[in-house]
Amino acid sequence: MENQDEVSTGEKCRNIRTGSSPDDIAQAFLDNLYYAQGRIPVLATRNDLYMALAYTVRDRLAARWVAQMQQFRRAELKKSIKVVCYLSAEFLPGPHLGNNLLNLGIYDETRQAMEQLGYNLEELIDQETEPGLGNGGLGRLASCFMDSLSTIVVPAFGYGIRYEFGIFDQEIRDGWQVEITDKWLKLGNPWEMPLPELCQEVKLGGHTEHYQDGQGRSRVRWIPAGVVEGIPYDTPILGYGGNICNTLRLWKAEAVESFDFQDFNVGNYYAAVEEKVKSETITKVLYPNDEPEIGKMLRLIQEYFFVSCSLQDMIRIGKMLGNSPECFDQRYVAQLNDTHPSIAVAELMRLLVDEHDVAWEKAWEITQNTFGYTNHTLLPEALEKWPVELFGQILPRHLEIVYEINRRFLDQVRLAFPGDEEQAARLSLIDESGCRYVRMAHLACVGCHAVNGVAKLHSELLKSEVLRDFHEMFPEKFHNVTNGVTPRRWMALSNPRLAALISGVIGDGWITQLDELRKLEPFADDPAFQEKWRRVKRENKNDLATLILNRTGVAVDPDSLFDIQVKRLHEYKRQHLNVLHIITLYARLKRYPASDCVPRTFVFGGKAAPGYAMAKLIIKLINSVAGVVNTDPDIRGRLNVAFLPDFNVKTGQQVYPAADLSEQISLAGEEASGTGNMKFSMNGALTIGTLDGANVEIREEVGAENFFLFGLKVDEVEELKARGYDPRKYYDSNPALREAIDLIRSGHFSGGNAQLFAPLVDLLMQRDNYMLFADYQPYIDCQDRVSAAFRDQQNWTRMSILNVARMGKFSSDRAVREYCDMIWKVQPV
Ligand code: CR6
Repeated sequence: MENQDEVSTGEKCRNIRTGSSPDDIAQAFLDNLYYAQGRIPVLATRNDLYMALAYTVRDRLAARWVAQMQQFRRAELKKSIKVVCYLSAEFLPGPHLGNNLLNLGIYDETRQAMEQLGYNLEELIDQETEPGLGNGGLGRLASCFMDSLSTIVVPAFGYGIRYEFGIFDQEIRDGWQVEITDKWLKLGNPWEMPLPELCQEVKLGGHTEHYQDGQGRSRVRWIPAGVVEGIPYDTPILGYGGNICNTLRLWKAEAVESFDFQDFNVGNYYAAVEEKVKSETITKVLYPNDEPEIGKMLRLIQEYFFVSCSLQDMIRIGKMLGNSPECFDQRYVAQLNDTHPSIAVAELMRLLVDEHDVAWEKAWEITQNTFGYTNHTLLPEALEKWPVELFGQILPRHLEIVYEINRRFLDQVRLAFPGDEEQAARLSLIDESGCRYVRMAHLACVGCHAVNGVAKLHSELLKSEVLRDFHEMFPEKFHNVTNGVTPRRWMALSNPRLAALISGVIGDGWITQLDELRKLEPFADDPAFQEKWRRVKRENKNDLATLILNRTGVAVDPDSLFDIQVKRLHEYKRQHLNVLHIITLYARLKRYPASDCVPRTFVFGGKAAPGYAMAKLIIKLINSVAGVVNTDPDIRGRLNVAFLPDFNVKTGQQVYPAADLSEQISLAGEEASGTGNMKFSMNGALTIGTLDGANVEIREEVGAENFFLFGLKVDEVEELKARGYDPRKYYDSNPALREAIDLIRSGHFSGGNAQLFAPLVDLLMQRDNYMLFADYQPYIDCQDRVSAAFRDQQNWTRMSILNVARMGKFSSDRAVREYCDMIWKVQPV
């Protein structure tokens, strides 16, 4: 009966909704333009056309999506699968249209269909506003993992927040960053489906009541001060080749009752609507801070809101399929993407103990079995902690649960380390050293069965530093899973020229088995292949040059070395070290105008957190230096600098394929992993970098001879700090460094205004927290080696090919498989 239904529904809808010939697609497109958008071609705007095409593609996903849910249901009913739930406050999926065309395998057919109708597919793809629901690497990683989960066929849900406004759009005015609200939903979002019937209620505030139940057991009731509703919005995440289609489920907050009828009846219309406004504020906007903790009440509410909705949803699905909450951990594993969702530990305990009557010990076993925790930072200031008082105001019951978890945990600690009260204080979930805080990373370490870092070095540093005491207590919990990125979006989609060249010689198996890129190695010395390789890079650089011209007005030479640093602005990432190199080259050329220098184009991109003054000043510095360098007749044709505004997934897709040199120059021990480093290298850029994060492993893979290494190592950084680091010594003893700093300080790049960059220069001279001065000369020397290497185009090309050939490890498919084996204990289907 069920099967017959599926067949007949399928039959009726076929052709127009599922056909993949250019004719089918063209027909379906016109149909959607008419019935979904209410337009005919002569009346349609570009957005109408985009929407019609998006619906056409979504229709083609629907069959797989529905089939997937059916399959889940059947497998679930047989209790034969475990579903992975990836809990993340951020997802950065990037534009969906192109990626779905690629994964469905109908890119060319769709291009032809659009051509038949007189439209340009790339223009329609470009019309899409990307969902900027994340800050940077962490959110993008979550989306790469969703792509991989679907591609390697692991049933999964991504759970997160449907922010009405994502990461701000960045404009550059007079060299300064200006933030503009990201209205990504303004023109409609054809990829999401609201499911209001699956809403969940989330309690907030109030107090608890302790009472005895009928059987004389002590129980707790949470009497909240208010309740909000979470509405799920589902977006299909199709795997490459259309294997399976998982779901990204994002929650939007709404008021339970839009009107308070009491108020309404007495005519107080505004008071009646107030509740609605307050509730909806929860998912209004993404906090634009990458790394540092912010400690805002609304942020804690956001975190709790999406976690509570997601866990309740998981229990609901289980119940629907006849599973009792007691087998929660047999049906699900849930990964906490950083500490943002770590309140899940207390929330699952609450749901099991208070609402489903599970005994504490059993609930604790389920909770630990369910969760894994991924740490993404070594910056101590970025570890989330909440003032106990604020925490208790919003989550009174959770505070009690945290105390109880802590009480039991500290008993365990005291057994393991008798008499060591300092150890107990360091491990405690509550920081009592001053004003009291709940330490979220501690809650995660205690409540999860696995803890992992995101690159080998980072995982080692977690064990020896940030989480040393936890490692001592639970060594078996600690793992490493080095990050990865999806080769679908970051190669096949964004670099079609390179993809075609590669597939032409080794086939297209690499798209799902990235290790197959090794088959390129024999071509590394082949002059004809090298020539084609260079041509691809050259065309990509042409495209980027056009983009730079359109966005910034700076004309750059595609024959010059494209030296690129794109990532969030942060002092530890040291964009200003890159600037010191530019100034050094500039000063050299001014002093010796006839000197021979490899022409370079420096490209920067990245957003600064709106409240991070120093990062914003670095943006201003980049643009000020650009203003001088780009207009100096002595420098013309030799150096160009461009700051590409509003760096995001979409611009990233245009940037990585065009790079010759990838700047990965954080101070060793600061960058947990980095993932941009992988994207560049996969697209044939060579890396100049420190031994930090995943750079270490990239260098291991591509070979030391194909990587430009410089700078202090982690132990040298520590040693230097211990000895007492004095940046002035470097300034005093290095004339080139002194000249670069003095040029900034004198107002040379700021129209004579010597005050403008004083805060930056003073900080470097006095503290230089990220040791730019110590790494300055090694960096300059290494850059000189880069220039020399670039002159030998044959060898450069060889190195570029070898970089790509050896990037297999950095596929997110590999990373996700490691999570499956080591942490989730699930088998790809
Ligand atoms: N800012 C790390 O800094 C890492 C990503 C993803 C970061 C970065 O090195 O590649 O996570 N950390 O693991 C956080 O967001 C806390 C990041 O993106």
